[in-house]
Amino acid sequence: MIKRIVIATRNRHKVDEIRAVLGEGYTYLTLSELPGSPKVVEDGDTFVANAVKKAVELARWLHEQGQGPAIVLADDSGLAVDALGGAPGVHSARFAALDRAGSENSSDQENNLKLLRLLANVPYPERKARFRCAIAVAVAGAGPVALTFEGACEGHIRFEARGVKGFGYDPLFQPEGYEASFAELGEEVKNQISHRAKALASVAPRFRSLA
Ligand code: ITT
Repeated sequence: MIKRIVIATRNRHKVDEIRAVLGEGYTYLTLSELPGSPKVVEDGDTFVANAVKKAVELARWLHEQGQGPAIVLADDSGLAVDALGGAPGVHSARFAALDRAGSENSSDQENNLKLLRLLANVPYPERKARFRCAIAVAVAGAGPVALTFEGACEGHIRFEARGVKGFGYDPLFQPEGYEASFAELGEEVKNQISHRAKALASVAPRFRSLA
């Protein structure tokens, strides 16, 4: 079975969460250790489309480089807020940047402030939201195909940011059944119930069939 997993991300928080859920039985590599790897334009309409694009393009590049066998795993994820018609959705990483020219992502703080501003007059019961995650798994040298896995985590958007753990919208997201934000709850709880953990739950058992 292939034991080398290349994670197609530059987000170190995602890497930590993925490693924590999949465990230490693998050798992990990320884009930070692969200078020259392709920069993928995330222009898909869905999380699945973007995750597949990231996984397949990196798998193709690794194969061209003549690197050994590797499983490529890509995560595309984001927040969907009911009161905003599902926004920021696939634009989660650049939510605040949508208001200005250019293609760069915005900072987590800018994105959180924009979300709070848009929801300023929305009462708690109407602040329902969910994190969604798509994981795509491809094998270097196996052609442009990927397996896909999805997970979601229901919750509400708080009235103010709380906590310092995690990343992105974690300080504003209160998962169902908890009185604290993901940023207060921390990795141990998050990795039991998160969108990412749920998507990853069925990934490892499929590795055997990819070898
Ligand atoms: P890569 O594309 O390099 O993986 P990224 O952070 O740009 O890194 P995405 O394009 O998938 O990743 O955007 C995900 C955004 O959605 C992320 O920047 C956060 O704003 C938000 N997000 C996704 N999962 C999250 C989580 O578990 N907690 C908080 N925010 C999350």
